[in-house]
Amino acid sequence: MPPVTGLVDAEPTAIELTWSRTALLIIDMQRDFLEPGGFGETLGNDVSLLQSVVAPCRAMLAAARDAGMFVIHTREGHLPDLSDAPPAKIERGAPSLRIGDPGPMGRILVRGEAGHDIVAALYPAAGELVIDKSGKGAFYNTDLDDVLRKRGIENLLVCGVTTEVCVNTTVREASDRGYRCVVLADCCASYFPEFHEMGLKMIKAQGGIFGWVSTSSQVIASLAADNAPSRAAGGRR
Ligand code: TIU
Repeated sequence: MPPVTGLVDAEPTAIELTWSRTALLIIDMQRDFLEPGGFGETLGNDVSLLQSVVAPCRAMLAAARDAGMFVIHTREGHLPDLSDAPPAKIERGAPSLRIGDPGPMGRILVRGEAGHDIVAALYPAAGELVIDKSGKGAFYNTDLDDVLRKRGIENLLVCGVTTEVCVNTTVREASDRGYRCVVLADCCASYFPEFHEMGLKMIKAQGGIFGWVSTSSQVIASLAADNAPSRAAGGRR
């Protein structure tokens, strides 16, 4: 078991995290965004740009599992009848296939289809929470906030795609709801590298207006470090 707390090197400042009050939130690491033939590609994006985050996310996920940390995976997608997909979302842009159309990995961005599933390397383990969401933010129309509060979670380590869309939307709302968010830069990516950079800057600017930015290796190092009072001395909160 890791120490009670850990000091994580981050920007704009280091942050002390109580591990038992910290969850790993992995956003939308789905085939629809990362693999050819899915929603991301239908929007005209080069999905290979997201591949670099799989290995760091896998390392962070393994460390979180080893530490007994609460892990949450989210998936963006819609009911098969598209009753939760606003026309304004379906109509937008000029994609090669629209939400709900049949594609090589099943219907685009529809729950239960192959493309909607999480990539094999990051597949949820038994006991890990999977939140299905119809919006970009993980709190919109989900019970995520309720689950986190019941578990006493105050801090979120945030990974996933894409940095400026679902990660930023979720972090902004998490901040308003009172969670401390530490976004792991190497575990997030965008189809637009400059948006990734700016998305992270927007979070950590102004003294951390929405949260902190760190890396998987900084968190893993902190989890491994014996930098906290022993459980025998203080007990774990
Ligand atoms: N298009 C894009 O950059 N992202 C999304 O549509 N969803 C998420 O970010 N998950």
